[in-house]
Amino acid sequence: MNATGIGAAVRRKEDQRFITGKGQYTDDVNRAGQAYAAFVRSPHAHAEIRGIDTSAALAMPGVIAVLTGADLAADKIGGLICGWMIHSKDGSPMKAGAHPALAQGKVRYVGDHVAVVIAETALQARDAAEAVSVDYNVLPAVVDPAKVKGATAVHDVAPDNTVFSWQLGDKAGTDAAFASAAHVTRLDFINNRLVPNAIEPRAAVGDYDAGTDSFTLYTTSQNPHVARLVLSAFIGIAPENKLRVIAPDVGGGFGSKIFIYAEETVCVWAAKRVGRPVKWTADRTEAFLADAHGRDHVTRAELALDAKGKMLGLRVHTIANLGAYLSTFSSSVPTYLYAPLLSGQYDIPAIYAEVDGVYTNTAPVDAYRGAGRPEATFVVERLVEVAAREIGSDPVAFRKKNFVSKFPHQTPVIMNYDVGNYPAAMDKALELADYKGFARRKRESAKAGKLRGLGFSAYIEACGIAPSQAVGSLGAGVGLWESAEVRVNPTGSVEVLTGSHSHGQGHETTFAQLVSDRLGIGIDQVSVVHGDTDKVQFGMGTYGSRSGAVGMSAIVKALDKVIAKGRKVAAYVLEAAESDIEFKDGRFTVAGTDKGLAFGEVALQAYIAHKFSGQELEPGLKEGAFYDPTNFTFPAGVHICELEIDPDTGVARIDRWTAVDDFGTVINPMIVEGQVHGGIAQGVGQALLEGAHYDDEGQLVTASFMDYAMPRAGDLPSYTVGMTVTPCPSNPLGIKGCGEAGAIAAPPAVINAITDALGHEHVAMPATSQEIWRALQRMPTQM
Ligand code: MCN
Repeated sequence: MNATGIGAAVRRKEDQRFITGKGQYTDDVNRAGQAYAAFVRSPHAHAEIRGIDTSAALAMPGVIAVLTGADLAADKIGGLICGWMIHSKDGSPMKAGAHPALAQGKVRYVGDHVAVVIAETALQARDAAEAVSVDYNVLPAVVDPAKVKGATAVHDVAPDNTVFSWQLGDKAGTDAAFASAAHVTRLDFINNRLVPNAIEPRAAVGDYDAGTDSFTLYTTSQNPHVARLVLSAFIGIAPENKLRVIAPDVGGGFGSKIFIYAEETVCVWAAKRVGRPVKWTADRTEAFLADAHGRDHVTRAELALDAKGKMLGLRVHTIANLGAYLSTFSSSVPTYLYAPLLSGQYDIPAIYAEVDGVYTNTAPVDAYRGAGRPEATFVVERLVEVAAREIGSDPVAFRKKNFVSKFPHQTPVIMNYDVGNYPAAMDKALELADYKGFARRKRESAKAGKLRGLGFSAYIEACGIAPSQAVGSLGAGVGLWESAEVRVNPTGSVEVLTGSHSHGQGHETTFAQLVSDRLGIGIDQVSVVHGDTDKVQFGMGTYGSRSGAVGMSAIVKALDKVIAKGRKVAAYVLEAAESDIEFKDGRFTVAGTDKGLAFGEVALQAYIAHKFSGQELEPGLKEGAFYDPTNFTFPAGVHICELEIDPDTGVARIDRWTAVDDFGTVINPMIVEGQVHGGIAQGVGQALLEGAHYDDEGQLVTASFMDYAMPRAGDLPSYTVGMTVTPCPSNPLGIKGCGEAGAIAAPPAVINAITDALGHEHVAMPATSQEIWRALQRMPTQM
């Protein structure tokens, strides 16, 4: 194996600058003459704006401008749009209310954008924002997604607050399966609302160059080209390349930085209005209030079994809280990214899902690590666990009896699982978890007065988002391919320009490993360039664990072209037939001889243009490619959580965590393990600690780290991570995504472990010590 190639646990190249404080984040960007923006945000969840008095703010020191929705309208700037059209089961299109970047006439959640103050300093802007006086007529608010019908409409366009009533699957066939069932398991639960909380809050610097009538936006984006496309359309910048979007180092996104938000839009627009660069950096409270939140489902789910414990059908009704406005991808999350995964790892002949997407007076809800797939996995894995107990089956045996065993496997909900080996992952996980020793450990815990439980999660997800073909058949329109360009310098060093965006995933390392592997050059000879629309051709960005399967596959295509051209150059220089040139271990050689050239030598020859005069060969060595996958990739695995509960306090302590995942070919095992570790931490956070909570008036009462508990090192065990490998057949590397797996797998593993410890008493997420203690009080005997 090449020491820095595919499969090597190479240390992350980018970490040198991150851990020495040399990263360049958006807030590190300072433009000459820059001014600062502060947003006036609604203190009410729902109110009419009767008037805005900006005079006091305008008179304050350093204030340059105070702009409102009326100014946006005067400049003919329309609303932010949700990019994914969903049709209700009656065929009607979703009801999308207007989403102006600064409120026009009404505010719809606490934190909604009412006006922006631009001032010489950030503190002057902030002070003046407090002096903007807004006359509100407060309206009743609705926050509970299950109670939206009959509540005051959030948008006139949706009088019953229902954006869509969508369905997937065969209703009649599923009803028939339930009618013939020997046993039906039913569950009602809430998938709790989360706040993403990346370390780096969102930030933007908008700049306008009057000389060229062009704009630059530095921003915390996971997908700068999509941001350029959408923002240029909103703001009326044409052609779109007059807007350059640069997403420099980004300190985590977890999905929350793929959306087009009001703040970035305003910074670009305001830069031209005031003739100065405009900078805004969110503080943590703003992040809590106005970053798109995740999850927030209310679900009833049912599983039908025959007398032998084989699954016959699954029926799900979910109410998905979409918040006060439709964020950029919000409609696709509880629909396309959720219901098609409801088959889990199981062979279920009939599935039917209905999803009502609803408005409430809360922050918009959109994709958050896993986006739809954690919600689907929670439905399936909780149902499976409870069903196994109800029919008196061992949860492992019950799962194995119902696992998909033949591939490819067409589920009743669109997905075509290409490859996998679910029993192998289960067996490996059982061994690594010392399942056989669990009974002994449980007895030991009981002696010490503790309750020990063990919970499984056999998850599957669809990532590598998104093959045009599959997306087209879902009716979603746009396929999400990826682009790459490989520029070989005359010395043989290589720059890879990718449409993917790294904001913690280590692409500068893994993408360089791929190049090192294919070209046989050192990893230090490879630089990865991303995140700048003026440098990189159009690309789709990073989300849906797609950068490996889709982004790297585009690089493979471009590398293949580079090698093909290198072969021509080598043939010319070595005076051999092109068909006789072989490329291996970084050398082009004439087959059967010791005549050859190193990759770097061929690169140099490619730039000595005069040599090719009169030949068909063009000078230079640079190739590009676009890659559109033919299918999703289907990472799958088994996570086992073992925990101990103190019955006196309700505190759950995770003792062991075993994860066995199948990510196909692994490029860098250390980075993959890191991704799994981080994902599990987020999933454990959702299961045990995190929950965004609005009171009845629509105030976010968990708007700081004092009230919203993030997982810390002490909440997490040392993980045992193993792998199985079934290479993905639909991309040239055989790779499947790993970036979301932990967050998808973890919540049901934790809750299944808690209910196992509690003798199957229901607990809701987050299963805080209070929630568990209450469950203990409901139980007839505690031990
Ligand atoms: N990889 C590998 N072998 C595989 C699969 C992946 O070596 N078989 C490597 C890839 O080359 C890449 C990393 O693992 O360096 C993650 O790859 P992939 O699974 O393709 O995911 P993406 O790079 O597309 O990242 C997106 C994914 C998502 S959707 C969220 S949300 C998330 C996540 O990654 N957000 C993150 N991980 C994150 N990690 C950090 N630190 N910060 C975030 O915001």
